[in-house]
Amino acid sequence: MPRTKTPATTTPATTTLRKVGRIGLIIVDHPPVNALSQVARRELGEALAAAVAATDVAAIVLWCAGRTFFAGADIREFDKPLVEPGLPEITQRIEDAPKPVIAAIHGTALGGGFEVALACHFRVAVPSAYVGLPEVKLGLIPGAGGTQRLPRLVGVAAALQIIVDGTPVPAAKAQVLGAIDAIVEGDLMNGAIAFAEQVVADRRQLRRARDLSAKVEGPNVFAEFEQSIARKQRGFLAPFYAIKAVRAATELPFDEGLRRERELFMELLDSQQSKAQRHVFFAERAVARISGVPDLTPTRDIQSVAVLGAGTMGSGIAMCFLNAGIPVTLLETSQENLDRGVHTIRKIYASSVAKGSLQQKETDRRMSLLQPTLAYDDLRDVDLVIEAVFEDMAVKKDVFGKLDAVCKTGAILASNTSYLNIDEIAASTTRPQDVLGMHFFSPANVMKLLENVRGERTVPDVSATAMKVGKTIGKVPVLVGVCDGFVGNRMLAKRTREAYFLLEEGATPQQIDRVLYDFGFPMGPFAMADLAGLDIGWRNRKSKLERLSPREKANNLLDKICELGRFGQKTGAGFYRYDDKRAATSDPLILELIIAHSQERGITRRAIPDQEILERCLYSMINEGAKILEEGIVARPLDIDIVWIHGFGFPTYRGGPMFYADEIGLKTVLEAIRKYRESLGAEYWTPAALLEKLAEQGRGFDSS
Ligand code: 3H9
Repeated sequence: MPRTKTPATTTPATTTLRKVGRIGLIIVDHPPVNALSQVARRELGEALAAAVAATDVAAIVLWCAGRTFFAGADIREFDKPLVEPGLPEITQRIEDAPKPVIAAIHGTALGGGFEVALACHFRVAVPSAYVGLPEVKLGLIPGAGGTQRLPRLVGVAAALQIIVDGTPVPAAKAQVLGAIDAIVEGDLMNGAIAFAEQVVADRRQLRRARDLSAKVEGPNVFAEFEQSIARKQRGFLAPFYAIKAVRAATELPFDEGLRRERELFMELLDSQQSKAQRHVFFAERAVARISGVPDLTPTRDIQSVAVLGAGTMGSGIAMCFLNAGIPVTLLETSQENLDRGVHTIRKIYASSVAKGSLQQKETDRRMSLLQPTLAYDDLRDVDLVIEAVFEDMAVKKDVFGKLDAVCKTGAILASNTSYLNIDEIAASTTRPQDVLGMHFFSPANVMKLLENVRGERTVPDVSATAMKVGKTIGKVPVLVGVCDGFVGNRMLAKRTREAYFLLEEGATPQQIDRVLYDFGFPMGPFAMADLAGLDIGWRNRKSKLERLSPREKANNLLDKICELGRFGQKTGAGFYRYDDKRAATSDPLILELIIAHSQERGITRRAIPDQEILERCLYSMINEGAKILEEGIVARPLDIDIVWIHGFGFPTYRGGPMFYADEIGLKTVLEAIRKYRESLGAEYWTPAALLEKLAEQGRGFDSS
């Protein structure tokens, strides 16, 4: 399915103006989220003009029907030419209105929606409402006055926080900051009308944000803020543009500030980053719609869950459900392992309490939902079981046989395996239709990605339930098919292979890590391996040794490093050396080991250009992604993009590997792959048929 062209069910906006006594009530009803599309803007402008012109209207209330106040500009229109009236024009007309205009906010007033509210003279909201300017998450900045009006209302420090971070704030907080005038308990429409009546009765002066001046908290507020986000926002353009725009609110007259905001907005709108981030926005929603599982497929009720195995993975998975208020039975084979798992969970919660991000009362509530056990019998009534035991087919089959014997009819049996065959696991039960993979990523309580693996016999309602459960526990679930390593690890294996080949050909771990870090990954492959634990990759390698190519077998650098007892961060050394704060430094011993290895293998080391490193690491993955598409393991390239963004830190502003490939052009990718086929062999560098076909037709994965 095309990615930024997700079904644009453009429901015509219906905006009406009603009179309630002397209050003009503008009602906007533009489902699903009252996005400010061209029709919505035009109708809003017309209703406003009518209310201003009506001599019997003393004040105007702006109210939205449905689940939310305006959720912002219509993002789908950003790829098309602007049709007047633009949102900046509408906000200006609202602010210019000679009568009080009051925004009545429920749900989420976001982006252009909040900008409309900021242009109103007063704002009231229900307690559950949120307001925010999340444009940075789309690679943009507010473009309808948000960066100029908000600092004038709440001061620079708070405005920077809201605009640059992009996270919406609750109504109560917005009121304390000065962005909301009153909280309305009970019915919002009536409350807003009463507020408007009072404004008229009190002859309150219109409060136009443009007439205020922004409070600047100290001379270093901008520099300090920029420094505070440098690490987290590395590589992103929009947050830094947002700071420039807010600065303009303090240095320029209002109208000039608006012009500056517009310039910066337009520059970002055209940027590759924003295109990528908009793609991610729609892809994150599109992953929920899956082929073979119609939207209305009934799901099974999941009220209780069991997790098998209380190791790092099992404990993390258990926490995901406890956090969502779902009771968890945690099963282990020995009391010692069980105690260790419970202790791990308690420790993680305790550290959140110490940091102030979680209250003790909430920890206690979550822990009360946890039932540790050694008895399979305690799994009799649970609705969903997730197995997270040792990665060994024989062990998994034994576990699933036991689950089959004890679990109630209709329970979903899931495996957290990261590469074993789900169909084979399912075959060890009498109910393969209820079996699937639910592959969490480590640390499971933190990482957003959930690969739900649909087996050959998994029935649609089981897949649909797993997708829904994923959402309930705050993950981004992606439905994939059965293959070795599924989507993420299968592609990662290709990148890892190239990274090790590059080491023996002449690169260093530092160089490879730097190239991928500079591309935008949070860390390079060797730093990541050290963090995950080299023993994990080593065990995986040993289990697959017979299936490796002669060159991969002979590239035994990992064996050599692990044989030294260097398992990465946890042992203080791996590819790097770590101090007690886990800060990495390079280790000459590793370089010596690599050089000796190249000599042993008869490989003459050469200086490898950064570009080659980048191409070999990325194009090997992209080629594998094309094969994954070809084989129907996922339905669309966007599924792969989401796996890589949420599971492996692929930079959001590059849109995921398949989007990135389309951006640079499949022809370029194909030419490079053919070049590497010449120099490195067809065994590793045979282009996927789909890639060849699309590149030759001048198309992208997007159109596949
Ligand atoms: C902006 O405002 C720029 C201005 O500063 C300047 C202009 C000059 N447009 O998320 P959901 C669709 S930039 C178009 O599943 P929820 C969404 O794709 C905008 N479509 O619901 C989905 O469609 P489908 C700044 C939109 O209840 C459906 O609505 N605003 C938009 O989980 C339901 O969405 C934002 O960034 C939109 N603005 O969450 C807010 N918003 O069913 C973006 C949603 O076909 N929106 N859709 O997949 C959100 O954060 C969430 O949608 C919201 C509801 C919290 C509102």
